[in-house]
Amino acid sequence: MKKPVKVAITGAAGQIAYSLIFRVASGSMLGPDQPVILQLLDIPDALEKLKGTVMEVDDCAFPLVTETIASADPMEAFDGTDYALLVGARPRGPGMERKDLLEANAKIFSVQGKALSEKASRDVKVLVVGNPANTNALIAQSNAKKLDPRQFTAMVRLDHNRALSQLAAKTGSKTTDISKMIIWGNHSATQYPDITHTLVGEKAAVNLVDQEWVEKDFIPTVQQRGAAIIKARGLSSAASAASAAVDHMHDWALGTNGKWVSMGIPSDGSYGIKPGVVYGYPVTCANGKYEIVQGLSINEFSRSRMDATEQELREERAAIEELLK
Ligand code: NAX
Repeated sequence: MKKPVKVAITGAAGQIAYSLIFRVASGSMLGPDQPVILQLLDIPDALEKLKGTVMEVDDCAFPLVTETIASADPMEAFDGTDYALLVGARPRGPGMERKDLLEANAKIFSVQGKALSEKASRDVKVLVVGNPANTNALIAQSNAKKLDPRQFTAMVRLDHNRALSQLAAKTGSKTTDISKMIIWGNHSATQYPDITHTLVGEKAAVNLVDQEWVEKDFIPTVQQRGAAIIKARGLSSAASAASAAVDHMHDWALGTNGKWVSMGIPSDGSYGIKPGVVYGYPVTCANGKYEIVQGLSINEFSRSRMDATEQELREERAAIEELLK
């Protein structure tokens, strides 16, 4: 058996974590031969509820779980952490403006970025799920002065998986037949699900569907899928979000064998997106590292969508600029 690794999950008493913790514990994320120490973080008011989740983890008798820690202190929960899944965030309350929401979360993620910088493994891989995910990742990264910015990522994988599922349904194929899907930009309604390079089997997706379907149906459906789930379920996506988080970390840690996936990562100028935001890009992963897929042609339609979602991220950044220092 391998040496156990430490996996921190924040928002551990919440609904995404209620699915995520059990997937991680069963080996879906890091493989069936990788023991884990679970480090669960939530706020003091949620610790009693979290105790119930920990009791259930115990009751599963997972062979891979060697220890479970529950805490309300980020310095304790991130001690030696190898993988940090930052799920907990402040939801929008009644009368809260967008700027208030950004600021409330900026405070949470600056504290957590500092704690990761001090306490986590020097190789920690961080995934931010809590919304606004891209900007929260930017804040955590900016506050983690002792870590490489590339260790901080945001989740656009749920959007990626939603896009695969929509295109598979439209073309009568399986999601596993589809390759080279891309989510550019923000995990928000401005994201750009791009099928201009996508293949369904050997065929170009753009030759199987018409542009009107792409613009009027596919893109808005993927962009608005979260809202549709809230309407149907009365609660926001949880199991699918947890599943996407597992996919994101699994692929980053264990590699994609050349397959493209979408990750929110610090922009480096690729595709004209200047540094300073965390932006969804197509990447491949190998040896615990991700690389942006380079050299893709960008048509006029894609350019305008990519610029619009970048613009929104720059505006989010402007709202919390002072917390980036
Ligand atoms: P819940 O409200 O069920 O759970 C959130 C948990 O976070 C609560 O237990 C709360 O006490 C905890 N929390 C709040 N502040 C914290 C802090 N400072 N430290 C540690 N824990 C803290 O929300 P849930 O449905 O689990 O969603 C969590 C987050 O994921 C939300 O921000 C949500 O918007 C976001 N999502 C992101 C998605 C993505 O694709 N990036 C998709 C799903 C989801 O909407």
